[in-house]
Order: sequence, then C-alpha cells, then structure tokens
Amino acid sequence: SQVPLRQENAFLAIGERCNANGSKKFRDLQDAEDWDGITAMAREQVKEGSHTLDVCTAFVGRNEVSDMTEVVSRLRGAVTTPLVVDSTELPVLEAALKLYGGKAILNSINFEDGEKDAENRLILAKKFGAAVVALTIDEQGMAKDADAKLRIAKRLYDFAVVKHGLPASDLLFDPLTFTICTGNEDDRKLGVETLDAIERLAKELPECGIVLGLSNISFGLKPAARQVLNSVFCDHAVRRGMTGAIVHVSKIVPLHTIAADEVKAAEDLIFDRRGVDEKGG
Ligand code: THG
Repeated sequence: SQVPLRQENAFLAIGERCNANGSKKFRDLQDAEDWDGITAMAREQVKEGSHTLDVCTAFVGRNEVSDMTEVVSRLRGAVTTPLVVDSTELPVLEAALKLYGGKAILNSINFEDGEKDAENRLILAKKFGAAVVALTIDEQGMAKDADAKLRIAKRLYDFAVVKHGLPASDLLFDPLTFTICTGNEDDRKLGVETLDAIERLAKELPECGIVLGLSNISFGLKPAARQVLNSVFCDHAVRRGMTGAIVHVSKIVPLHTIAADEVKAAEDLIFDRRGVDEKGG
C-alpha cells in the first residue's frame, strides 16, 4: 500500500537573524558595512536548518534602500533559500524584489493605513511573483482576539485573492504574536487567542499559509526560558495548523528534549493556568 511521505509536524522555518531590529550582531555588522559578515550569518542560518531567511535592514540613521540592496545582491548568490523581504517601506520592498531572481516572500501587507497602501504592495508582489505575508491589522489596529483575527484575515483574503488575483497558496496570514510575559493580566490571553485563530484559519481558509513572528511570544524572559517557551508555543502552533514561523532555528528544540516540568510551566503560561493563590481566589 501507499505510504504518504509527509512530515505532519513540519513547518517552513524562516531564519529571523538577518534583521537589524532582531539581532545585535546583525545590527553591528550592518553599521560596520561588513556585508561579508552578514552573508556569513545568512549561510549559518541555512546550515542550522532555515528553509528561508527574513531580511530587514530598517536602522535609524541609515539608508534602508541601499542597505537592503547591498544585502540582497550578496544573499541571492550566497544562499539558495528564498528570501522574506521584511520592510514597512514600499521602495525597500521594490528594490529587493527587483534584484532578487528567485521566489520571494513580501513581508508584509495589512490594512492599518487602509486598502490603498496594501494595494500598492500587492501589485508589486504580483509583478514579481512573490508570496505575501498579510498581518491581521486594520484601521482599528492590531487584532488581539481570535474573532478579530479571523474577520481581518477574511478581508485580506477577499482583497488579495478574490479582488486582486493573488494565488491563495501565495497568501500567508500572520495572526500576530504578542509577548505573554509582561506579567499583565490581559496579556496572558494573547497566546491562546493566536492559537485559536490559527486553528480556525487552517479550517476555514486551508489553501493559504499561516506564519508567525514566533519569538515575540517570549519578549521579557531570560534567554534560557525564551528557548523553552518559544519551542513549546511553536509545537502547539504547528499542531493547530501553523505552516511557517520566523524563528532562531537552532533554538527551537523538540519537546522531548525539554524537562517535563519546564514544558508544563510553559504550557501553564500559554494557557493561562495559574495556581489558586496566584489567581487570588
Ligand atoms: N511578523 C512578521 N514579521 C516579523 C515579525 C512578526 N518580523 C520581525 C519580527 N516580528 C520577527 N523577528 C524577530 C527577530 C528577532 C527576535 C524576535 C523577532 C528576537 N531577538 C532577540 C532579542 O531581541 O532579544 C535576539 C537578540 C540578539 O541576538 O541580539 O527576539 O511578528 N510577519
């Protein structure tokens, strides 16, 4: 009989480190215009298992277009993985896509400034055959609960796929990851809302992808605890239907390699399960 050669727990691992805002090392190399050093960082991420690399050169006081151009012109020959071009600036996205021959992923569109801005990016993506990450943000701001995430995702789908003809498989929803580590009561729910949104999106719009900037979940914790929480959250997100994540690939570890009490502590945080004392009841 036929064996399905499919790894059900796989996700598209997007290396997060070629980002001026996400890595001090990258920022220092960019500031020193050490493009070879940046290329080495990219290669290292591929060696660690990244299937694609997020690239962001937004750095106050520097020219984002020319820095993106420097980086993409080197990475296109140095790594064979697709690039995720991460910028809020249309000219930066355009400069990167013009230079890059392979399949790119534009990161990102949203409805924060209405549909005109999203439309300009979408037209650019279609011109270069790029896939598109679409954030669940609208004129009212970032969607915090699953209902709002679903509502905006459907609007993004109608806009990008139905109205503008982007292939559904080239639309990657990002239902937003916020830190759940602020100690703030309301922030504790944010992880569950994102996981619920992933499950509903995977069911209702199965042709599209679902990605997260996963490391955001643990902002505020120490590095060792971040690695645990990121890995546990990633595991739950994949099981709910997440198809890709921007991560520090070598720091996402299989759950069986994490001590059971640490997995439980992370799950207690994610699912907002606290002791009776802590809840004050
Ligand atoms: N969604 C989409 N794109 C995104 C995000 C998202 N792009 C940027 C960001 N969020 C995802 N990338 C990162 C990269 C690094 C970190 C978090 C998210 C990170 N870095 C450590 C830190 O800042 O503490 C590393 C420090 C260091 O090495 O210097 O946590 O949500 N579509």
